[in-house]
Order: sequence, then structure tokens, then C-alpha cells
Amino acid sequence: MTLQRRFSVTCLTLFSMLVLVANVHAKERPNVLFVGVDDLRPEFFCYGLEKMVTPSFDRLAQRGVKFDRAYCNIAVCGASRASLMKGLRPTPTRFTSYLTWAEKDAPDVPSLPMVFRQNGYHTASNGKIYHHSKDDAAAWSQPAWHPNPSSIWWALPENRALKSESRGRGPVYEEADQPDEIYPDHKICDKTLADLQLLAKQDKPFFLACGFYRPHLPFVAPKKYWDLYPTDSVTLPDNMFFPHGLPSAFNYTWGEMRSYYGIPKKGPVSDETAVQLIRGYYACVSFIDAQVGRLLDELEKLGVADNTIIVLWGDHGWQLGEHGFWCKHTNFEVASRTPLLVVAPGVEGGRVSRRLVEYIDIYPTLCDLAGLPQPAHLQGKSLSALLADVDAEHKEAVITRHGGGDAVRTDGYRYMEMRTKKGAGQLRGVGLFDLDKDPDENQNVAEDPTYEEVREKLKGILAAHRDTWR
Ligand SMILES: [Ca+2]
Repeated sequence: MTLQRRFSVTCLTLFSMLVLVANVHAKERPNVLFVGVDDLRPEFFCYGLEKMVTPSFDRLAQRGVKFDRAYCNIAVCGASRASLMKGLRPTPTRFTSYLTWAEKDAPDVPSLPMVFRQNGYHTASNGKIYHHSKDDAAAWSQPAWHPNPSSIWWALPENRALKSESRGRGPVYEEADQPDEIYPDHKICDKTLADLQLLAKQDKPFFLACGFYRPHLPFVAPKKYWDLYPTDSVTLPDNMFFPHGLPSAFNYTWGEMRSYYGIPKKGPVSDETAVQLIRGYYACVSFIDAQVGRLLDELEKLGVADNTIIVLWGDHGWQLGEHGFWCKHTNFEVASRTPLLVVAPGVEGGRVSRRLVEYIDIYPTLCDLAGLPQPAHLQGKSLSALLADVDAEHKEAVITRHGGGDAVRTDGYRYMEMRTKKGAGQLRGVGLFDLDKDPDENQNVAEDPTYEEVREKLKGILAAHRDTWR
């Protein structure tokens, strides 16, 4: 063998060893299963709601840390998702509506999946992660996948006909004795299972995002899930009224649901309809829970469960009749509080954190858990200290905004302002709730002199936050 040939062979061997080491190192890095569920408020058995049949969400809570007080940063789909995925807060001009494009509102900073892709991960997205299917396309190693647009939404022909006759958005709910397999969320789960089977064999770690459509309206789920919640088991909230003493600037007309067939254009829904809507929401939650169960089973079957981080998030809360409201789009507790479950290698399961956390904290947390550097632009704070010690210090307040409203939520209070110019203009009204005495936010105490000191402190936190918009 010539010297040159021997040198080449040596280099090749060294290169092969380096690749091998790199692959072993890459493979040792944890995978990520990133599960988003549209419009999912923490309506689970493990969040203390005993009527809920949510064994898979509860299984995640047993395997990981349940965040009891997690909040979205804006209670509307597209904007909340863009904020979470970019790790940036919404402002009056950035991440403002359900039509938000993350790549247009924050073009200069990498998204969460982009950072994983840049660090050697295979990244993939199935179902609803961003509002727009083509948003942030460069972040994915394979094209983002969605069910066929003609895929079934309502199963019953008469309900599909109502939609095709252009009566608004179609029926608001459907209880049909049909198999899970025909619905888009089951298909999203199937595609994710197929990806898991391929990706588990690869040398690279994966970041696999799976976004489910339900329990977003319309509340369409197979009958067997409706049967879990008989009509006589459902109770209406006891605060189906606008909070006492709160300025009318905070009123909300939930136009999203009124655009569905069967919902009045003005005024409240009947109690009978309210019960059916709540049953439908619960049925959708249990339907999605069943899909999440299939994902967890597959991770175990493939032998990758112990090396896979799992994050389960909604994108905001939902008003199920509280305050006389339906849908999201407000800054009340029910619209901004969200589920957040985190499972990760080395993190002891079955624990609960009561610390206030925000969805912008998810991005830096995943960077930490995977050992990736946090990009400089991030505005959230990693939850890694809380995953080690659920009582660790985190943050004094979380901030949620929507439209003209901004709200700060501390351990014991929620302070809200409503302003003109999408929150940047003149003050239209102030709300303050004492959450120890009034956890359902039924009595505004902003004008009560007893609370003057609290109100001024929270007003200051919000003013300082507003300064960051400039
Ligand atoms: Ca949503």
C-alpha cells in the first residue's frame, strides 16, 4: 500500500469513526414529541375534574410534570401558536389574530423546530401546528402534512348538506355513531404513528409535532365519546353572567360560535343547547385523549419512550358558558389558562407545579432539555428548574393579551386593562379580581379602595410590559 493510499484509508477510518461517534452522540440526544390540541382547556381528570374520562392525558401527568397554572400569551389560535413557536410575546402589531403568519410577523428569528433542525434533528409536522399549513415551511425536514381538505368534518349527510347550503359554518356539534377512523384527527394520529415508526429507526433524533383539530368547533366526535357524558351528568357553570362591576368595555359577543348553524346571532343560547355544547366539548376532549393514547402506546412499542421528551399543550383556554361567554378571545382565567404536561428523560413523574408559567417558556425549556443553545431573541424563561424542583422560583406574573386588552396574573390577582388602538391607545376600562376570594372572577374590585395598593402594583407591571413594545 502506497503512503498516499495508507493516508487515505487512515483518513477514511478516522472520518468513519467520527461519523459513528457523532451518530451515537446524536442518537443519545432525546427525541421530542410535541403535541398541540386546538382550543383545549385543562378539562382533564388529572386537573381535578372527576367527571372527565382522560386516561391518556392522566398517563402523561403520571409520567411527567403537570403545570397547574400555565397560561397562553394570547387567546386566539394563530397568534398563540406563532408566539409559542417563535418564543416571543404578542404585541399590538405582532401575533394579533387567528390569521397570523409566524414567518411574516417575526421573520428574523428562528422558530422552535428550526433550531432543532439546525442542530441535527429530523423535524416533522402533522395536522394543525401553525394556522397556515405553509407557515415556517423551512423549519421542517419533510413537508408539513395535513389531512385531505375534503376529509370528513361532519359524518352525517344531513349535517354536511347544511354546510354546503352555506348556512354559516355548518352545525355547531354532531353526535354520530361512526368509527374513529373516519375523522381527521384519527388520520393525523395515523400519519404520526407512521412517522414514529420510520423516525425511531433513524440515526438522527427527531422533533415530531402532532396537532389535533378538536376540541375546536364544531364539536364533532363519535357517539361513544358523547355517551361518556350523559345529559343529566352535565351541570352548567354557576356564573353565566357578566362580572359584577366590570366596565362594558370587557364585554365579548363570541361571534365565532354564532357563525355556526343553530346558534343565535344575539343573546344567550338556551340551557338545553348549553348542555349539549358542553357535552360535545367533553366528547371531543375524550376523543383526542384516545388519539394521544395511541401515540404513547407506539412510543413504548418502539422502545423510544424513555428517550423521548413529550410536551402536551392546548393553544389557549375556552369559555364554556362562564361569564355568559363561549369561545376564547378574552383575558379571563378560563380563556387564558391552558394545559401543560411535560415528560422528559430524567424528570421524575407524577408531580405538580403550582408556579405561574407561560407558553413562551416552552421554547427555552425544550432547548434546555435537548442540550441545545437558547437563541438570544427568546422572551420566555426555561422551566428546567421547575422540572427538577416543582416549587423552584419562576416568575411573579404572567401576561396575556388579546385585541385591546392586556392582563397580568399573579399568585392572587388578575388585573386587566382594555384600551383603544389594539391596546396601545386610551384606557377604556380596568378590572381587578381577588382570586383567593373570587377564583371564578365574578366581582371586579378595581374601584374598591381596599385594593388600591395591589391595583397600582399590577398596573405598574403592565406599564413596564407595555414599554417593551417600543
Ligand atoms: Ca385554538
